[in-house]
Amino acid sequence: MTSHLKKVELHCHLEGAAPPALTEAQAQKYNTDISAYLRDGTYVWHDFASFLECYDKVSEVYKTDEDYALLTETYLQELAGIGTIYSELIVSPDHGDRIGLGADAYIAGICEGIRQAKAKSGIEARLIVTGERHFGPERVIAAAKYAAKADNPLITGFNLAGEERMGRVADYAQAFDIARDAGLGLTIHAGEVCGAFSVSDALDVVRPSRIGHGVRAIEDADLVRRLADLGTVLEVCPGSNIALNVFPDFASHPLRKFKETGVRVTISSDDPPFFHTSLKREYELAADAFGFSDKEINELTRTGIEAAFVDEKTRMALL
Ligand code: ES4
Ligand code: ZN
Repeated sequence: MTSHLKKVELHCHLEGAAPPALTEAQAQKYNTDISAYLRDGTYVWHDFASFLECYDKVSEVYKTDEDYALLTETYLQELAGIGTIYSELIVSPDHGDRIGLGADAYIAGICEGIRQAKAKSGIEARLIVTGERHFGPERVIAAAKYAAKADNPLITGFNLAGEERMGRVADYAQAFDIARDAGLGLTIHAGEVCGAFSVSDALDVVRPSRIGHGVRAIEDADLVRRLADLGTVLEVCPGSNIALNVFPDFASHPLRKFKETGVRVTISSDDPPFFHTSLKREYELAADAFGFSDKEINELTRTGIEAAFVDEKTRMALL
């Protein structure tokens, strides 16, 4: 039972949190046939590449700032309803451009959703702008420049998501330099689809305070020690990892091993309905599949607050 515990989430892709019923309604509203990607209330994909394709198709039925406000408020209110006090949402202004909405209107809609949710439940939220590797370094640099110049107090971080097998981290160093110079928090998807080398590359090139997933670092004991020594926080998404077959089952998942080795870990849901999970379920898994006590789960949550890309006054209020 984890329903009484305070919760935070650092790693959730906004469009990846879209409830299938809402996506279905959006598809009808825009006369879009989404049946290849959403059937019987379930998103349809079979491997990482087809998941990314499904994710992009689902994102395309969210078209206006109002659509984005609704999506954001809906997700944040679901989180608040299970005791979540803080959420970081991974967002893609580049997607706003691609669908013709524009990056500014995309972000404005999301910020409106954050305001609505905060007014209703008190939940705090911040945005991590992401570039998508599979759209190439130029677009990722453009995303970093957008985040750096946005001058929006809710945009506090920069991330790199998408197809991890595309290029090497060094191809994206310039984007992270731009984000770092602007004072944004840095995190990067690594060690999810690719092995330990992807995590050590990320540490060498990006020097992030957090890593998205990072779980395949477990393949290299020296690297695990390096993560512990650096205090790098892993945004671990166990349900996502099992759905994408990064590990065959929870018994083989290294979350507990990381924690016991002194690596700082948090838990998140990543793209919850795509992976048949939710933040509620991730907390339940922490107890039931990983055997963490309430005290240990509270330590995961506290690590999340310590690692949040948020101003110190807000952090203190969350602790
Ligand atoms: C993602 Cl699980 C995952 N990995 C990489 N990129 C993503 N975008 C949305 N979900
Ligand atoms: Zn992710």
